[in-house]
Amino acid sequence: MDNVNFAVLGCGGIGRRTLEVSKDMDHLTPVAACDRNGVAVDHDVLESRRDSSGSSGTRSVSDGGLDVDELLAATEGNIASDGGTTAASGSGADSDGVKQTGENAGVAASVQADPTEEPIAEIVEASDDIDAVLIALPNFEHDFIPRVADRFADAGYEGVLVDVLKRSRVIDMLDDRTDEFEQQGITFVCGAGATPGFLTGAAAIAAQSFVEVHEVEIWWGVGLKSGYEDNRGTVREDIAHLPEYDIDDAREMSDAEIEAVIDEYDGVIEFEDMEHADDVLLERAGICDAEDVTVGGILDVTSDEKPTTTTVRVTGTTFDGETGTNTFELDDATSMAANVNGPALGYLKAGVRRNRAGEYGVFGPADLMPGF
Ligand code: IKT
Repeated sequence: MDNVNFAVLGCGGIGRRTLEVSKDMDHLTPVAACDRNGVAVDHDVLESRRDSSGSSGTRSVSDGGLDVDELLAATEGNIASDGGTTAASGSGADSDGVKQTGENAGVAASVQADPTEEPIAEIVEASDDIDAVLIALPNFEHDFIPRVADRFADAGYEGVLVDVLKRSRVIDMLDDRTDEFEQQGITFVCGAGATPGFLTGAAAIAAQSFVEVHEVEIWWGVGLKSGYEDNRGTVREDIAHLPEYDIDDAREMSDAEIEAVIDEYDGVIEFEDMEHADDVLLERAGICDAEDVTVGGILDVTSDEKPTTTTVRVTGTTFDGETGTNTFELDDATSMAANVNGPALGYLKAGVRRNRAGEYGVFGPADLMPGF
């Protein structure tokens, strides 16, 4: 595969870990990243690509890209070896060329970044030369990710958009944009994290034994003691699935209120019947009815061990009349970071292959697996 330039919108846990995983994957060059206060764009790589595609009419192979180690160190707040705590301002660096980090300085603390009030607009502006954009932003308003996609479409972007959204109801909002994406040349891969995402794809594979699927049960286990800070956004979204809360509550709650909820459960929360888009994504791929899919799991913020093994169980009937259950398990040694970000980049590459083949519109993780 030719090189893939990609951008990451959002540098919370998912955005940062995706950049980190990309260092170990072939053909991926991160060229832009942002959070709410800062944006880093490698204009050199983008310009060299523009020059090369102008002369040959094909995508160029580009080297370089963002210095991921520096960006990660900056966003994790430990780049200032002198322990400086001055918030980054302007594009300034200190006398050693190392920016001072302030509390929550985020991407703006990187020497590659500039502070901005319009981070998404700046990536949209550079997007002519970006093959794929991973939207790693929290989705506390259901139409937020669809509206981000609109901004790229309105700007004439032709490429791949990938999100790691969770909620079933967002898929319809994206499907409503299919015509626009098709006309525009956008390949949108939705729900490309773990669940939905990796585990939806696993269910699609497990379903291949059957001519009729009766039930898909997705059950996840996540241990987030040391990873809690990095994954506050995910935990907040999970709280919204508890019966006494909803997405608006979860958005409005302070960090202390979220922690008080976690404390009520002694740090171990079990979720049942989560509104996760695995259901509609399996239905739109023709695998089973959405109502036959359940998603639940256990989050333990008191330990890094998984509290339960992540499992996908697909029950169905084979062509020769047998009823069986195919089970797919993630090893307990694999982390949530590995199981969200590896697949997100894998689906991103699958989206780029489609896009380069002229296939546009909205694709779910199960659509990128064997057909049913
Ligand atoms: C997600 O980010 O896809 C959803 C989260 C669950 C991740 C499951 C990972 C399983 C594993 O690593 O074994 C959660 C619902 N926020």
